[in-house]
Amino acid sequence: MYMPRSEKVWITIGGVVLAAFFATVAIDAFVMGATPPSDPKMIDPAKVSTTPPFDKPGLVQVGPKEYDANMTAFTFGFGPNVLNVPVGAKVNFHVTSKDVVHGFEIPGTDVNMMIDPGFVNSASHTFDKPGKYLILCNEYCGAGHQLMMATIIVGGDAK
Ligand SMILES: [Cu+2]
Repeated sequence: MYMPRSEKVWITIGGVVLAAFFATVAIDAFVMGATPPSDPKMIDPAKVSTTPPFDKPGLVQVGPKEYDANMTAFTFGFGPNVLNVPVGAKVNFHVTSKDVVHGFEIPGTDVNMMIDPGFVNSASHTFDKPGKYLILCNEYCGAGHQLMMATIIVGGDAK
């Protein structure tokens, strides 16, 4: 069968690109361990206020300089509203929503999560620089959305 040379070249290029794509996906999955999210932590969204640890939102010290921040998001705020952590503290945020979908972003860090009712989402950050950090809701959640924020004060005593 006659096939022009340019067509053979393009078929070869397409085949190489496809093979590279499959190789990338295979390396990502089997060597680097990238998998779809699984085993999500779920709670009853109607019982957030009575489900530990969200019945007592706040900081729990879990190591010499490590804290769990169990937080709730609701229209239009976060519980607790202020966190005090020492400089150099690693904070593991565990956040769930009491009502609708909210956002949880700390500008200037890698912490940026969607907070769905019924799910517990987690992210960690180590606060090496003292100062005030803002927690913002970045998912429109209603008429008071622009007021929805909390503060992390780094450099005070842990409370
Ligand atoms: Cu919001």
